Amino acid sequence: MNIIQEAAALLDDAAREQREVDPFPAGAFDLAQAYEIQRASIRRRIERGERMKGIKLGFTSRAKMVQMGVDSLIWGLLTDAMIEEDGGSVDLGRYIHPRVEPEVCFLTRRVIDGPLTALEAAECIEAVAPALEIIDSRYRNFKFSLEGVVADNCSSAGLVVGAWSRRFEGLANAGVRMQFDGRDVQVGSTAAILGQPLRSVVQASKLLHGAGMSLPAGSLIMAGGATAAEALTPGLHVQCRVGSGQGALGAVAFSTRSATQESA
Ligand code: OOG
Ligand code: MG
Repeated sequence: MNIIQEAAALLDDAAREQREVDPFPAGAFDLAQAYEIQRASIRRRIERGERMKGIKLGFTSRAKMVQMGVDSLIWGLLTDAMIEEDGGSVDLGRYIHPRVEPEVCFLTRRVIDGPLTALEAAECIEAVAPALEIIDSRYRNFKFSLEGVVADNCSSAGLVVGAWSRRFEGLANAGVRMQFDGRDVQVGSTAAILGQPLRSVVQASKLLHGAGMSLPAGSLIMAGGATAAEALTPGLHVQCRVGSGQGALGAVAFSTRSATQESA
């Protein structure tokens, strides 16, 4: 077996068995190979019956780069099995050491099969929603290199998407407030996401093009965390509100339970 298939199997098994693994030694693979590992691990999910739902961007904000010590934009692939219900109860037993971060999610209305300008990117979007991403590195202590995190599908694990709207006006600089049990844990602005989250769609189009891939209409694009992430523990109510007043995108929420706890 080669390094690509071996690493993909190791990371995929770790995710399925909720087991953390040691990082790969420095130089084990380069960035291009890391993306090959990512795709090979997603192929394993698809072979088990999961369906592609879209893509996510990572490290589109300074806050995230600083928190994780990685300073390049990265991207990962999302499947239907990662979607948790808005307002639902999330079983933390499915995860290793999950964290949550506030984001916005876009729904595409057209195929994206080439690099887009900002104007074209806006035309490709059907709707936007407040979102929470549950990230869960498969690496011990959530510590990784750029190549390592890319191979690990950019820590993709879960996502919760709120109600869709076409409120794009305030999107460039909307307040973002993430609360645990009604208490602020992270507060920021959508402007932290590449200056304006629609730029994540432009970036996504370029990354897809560079990888020789296209994204069908009806796909999700997670724009990237607006603030640093917070560790999840059982028994929390997590909420993210994006914007306020008339043009607000609204809120998205979930609660957490441990594997043994009955769902409420
Ligand atoms: C990597 C994923 C980064 C984001 O929104 O910036 C990411 C990680 O922090 O583990 O999802
Ligand atoms: Mg994220």
